Amino acid sequence: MKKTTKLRSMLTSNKLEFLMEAHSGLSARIAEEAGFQGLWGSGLSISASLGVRDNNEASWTQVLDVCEYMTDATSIPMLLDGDTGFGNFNNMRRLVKKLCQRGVAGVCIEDKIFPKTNSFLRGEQQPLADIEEFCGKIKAGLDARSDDDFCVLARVEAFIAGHGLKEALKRASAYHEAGADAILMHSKLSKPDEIISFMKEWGNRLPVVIVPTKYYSTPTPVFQEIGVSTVIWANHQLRASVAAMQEVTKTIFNEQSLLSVEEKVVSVKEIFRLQNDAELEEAEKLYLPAKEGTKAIILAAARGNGLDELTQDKPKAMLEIDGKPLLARSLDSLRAVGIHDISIVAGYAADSVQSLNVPTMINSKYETTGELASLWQAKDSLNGDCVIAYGDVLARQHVMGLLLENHGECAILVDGDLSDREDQYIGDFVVCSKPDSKHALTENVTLKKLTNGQRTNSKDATGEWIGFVKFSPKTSNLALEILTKMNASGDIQNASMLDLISEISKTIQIDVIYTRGGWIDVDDYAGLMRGQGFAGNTL
Ligand code: SPV
Ligand code: MG
Repeated sequence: MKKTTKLRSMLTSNKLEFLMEAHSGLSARIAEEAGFQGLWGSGLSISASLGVRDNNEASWTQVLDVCEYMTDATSIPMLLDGDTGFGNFNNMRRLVKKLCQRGVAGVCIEDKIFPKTNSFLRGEQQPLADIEEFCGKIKAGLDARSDDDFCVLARVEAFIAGHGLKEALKRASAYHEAGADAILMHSKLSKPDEIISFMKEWGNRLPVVIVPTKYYSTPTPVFQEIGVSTVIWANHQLRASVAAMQEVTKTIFNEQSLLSVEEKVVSVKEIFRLQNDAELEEAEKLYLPAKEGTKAIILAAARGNGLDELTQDKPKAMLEIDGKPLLARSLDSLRAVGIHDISIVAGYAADSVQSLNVPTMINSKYETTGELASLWQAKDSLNGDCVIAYGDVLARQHVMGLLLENHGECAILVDGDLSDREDQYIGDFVVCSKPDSKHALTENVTLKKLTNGQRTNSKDATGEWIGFVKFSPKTSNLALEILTKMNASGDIQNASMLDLISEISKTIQIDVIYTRGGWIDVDDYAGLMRGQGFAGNTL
């Protein structure tokens, strides 16, 4: 059904219908997702969201552009608050013509004088339009529509301007005769008395639409009982968003940190969903030349130290972080940044890893061999742009994203904040060309030295490697050559990723990408405990 036809049938249906305010493509989509069947393009909300007053300060074409975002973003009809039609009958004709072109389903015009003022501001000082002139405007609008189902609603401001029922009825009758598709009867009282008195006399001549912003405490069934056709919830998305924005920005300003607001705001992922990024991803597969994406190899063969109780039937990488195996969370995180070609090398309790349904190679000598012997099992995947990750490390999406944004030959992720590493803490410490600082974001930082050991033995370290490395196609080839040689000589058996990276660094510059936190490893029990609560809902 066309949007115009849908709006028309809402206005004429026997059951009470609802239009939800929207003022942008995003708010329109949110209203549709909530289940609303129609939208109210509120003049107050559109102007406020543009930072101007509800006095026709936004031009009608600017309003039209906002409408287009809303109609593009949704499949439900929108009734636009057309104020006074932005001028006389001639402006109204042009408005209706353009609204039909942009997919708006109907317009409501009010019997005031351009430029109008919001009904809740100095209402009684607002002059009403001449009835005949306003009827001409309604007719002009009806004649200008390119679709007969496009609705023209006439809004009566008699009560707002302090007139009584008689004036309201006189105006509504005249607009009915002029051909309006429905009447919007407005009232600024805190009780629906004016609306009730009007409905009694009106006798169902045309559908009646109301805006109970001021008489919000009236139970909704009352509107149905008195014969109202449609209720407009006129500005509540705007007001809700203002409350949320004020609270969050004030907190960020005061705390100079995002920490305490993270739980109060939706995830960036939710924004991508609302923007329908999923559709673009599908379209890219359809229309972009196929290019090999970045691959990932995850090393998950080891059982883990001091975790015997918990690793009877699974390796440490399958231990649960906030109720979901760490490795499954890693897969989510990699996929979220666009890596879909993922292989895992398993060893200890390989069945549990295989349950993830990702191509899995097995290092059956996991007990006596090291990381590179595992990587060797995935040599067929070691080509192109390739990320190597440890199965017991989990990084937040944005941290993975930083790695993917690097387009050098080889890059490693390094935590530049060592302030809480005690002397006995064991990690992969790195010395880089520069310590982490604000400038490190824009400057090229490179790896000088990478060693495993206690913090106390790496006093010159500028960070800790968190266990992710990304190779360009050239570096993947080099890594494969190194592994092939090591395999031939037997050196591969006990070699680690550190050995490989050190070997690569002899011929290739290794970029360092600094991050601060945003990752965990579950090398031991303490790590596992630290990990709980890490995932939350905002990985
Ligand atoms: C609007 O939402 O812009 C309206 C309704 O016109 S009111 O603000 O109540 O006038
Ligand atoms: Mg308005």
